[in-house]
Amino acid sequence: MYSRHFATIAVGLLLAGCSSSTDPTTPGVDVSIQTGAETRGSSAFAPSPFTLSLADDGTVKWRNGDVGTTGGAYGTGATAGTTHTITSDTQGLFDSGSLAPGATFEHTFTAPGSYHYHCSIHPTMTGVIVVNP
Ligand SMILES: [Cu+2]
Repeated sequence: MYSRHFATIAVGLLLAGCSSSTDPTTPGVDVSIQTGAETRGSSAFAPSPFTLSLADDGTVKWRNGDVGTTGGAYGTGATAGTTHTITSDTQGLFDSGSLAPGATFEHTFTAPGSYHYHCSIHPTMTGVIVVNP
């Protein structure tokens, strides 16, 4: 009887561990904004630098993966997601505007180069896209 009760608790803990992730992999996403991104500086966007080629259509798709967590079995330790932006350091080149947790943004590059960008809400968040011919 005791051991059966223990087994139930163990299974419950395993399930709680598995359900803590609310950041499913999204097909086609190239760069993800990381959990707690506003404190991560140049690691806020990953991968960064992200390299692609114009021959392979030149489109980058970002996802705001800073979606928070559901916490433990009763929501203990749950955290909210955070809105960010994908904003080119070169004004006007590209800007996602406010990107809610889980939302995606795409930009198609048309010329080779290194493109630096940041989050306009948390300017210490920085990333780089390297576009090859
Ligand atoms: Cu941000």
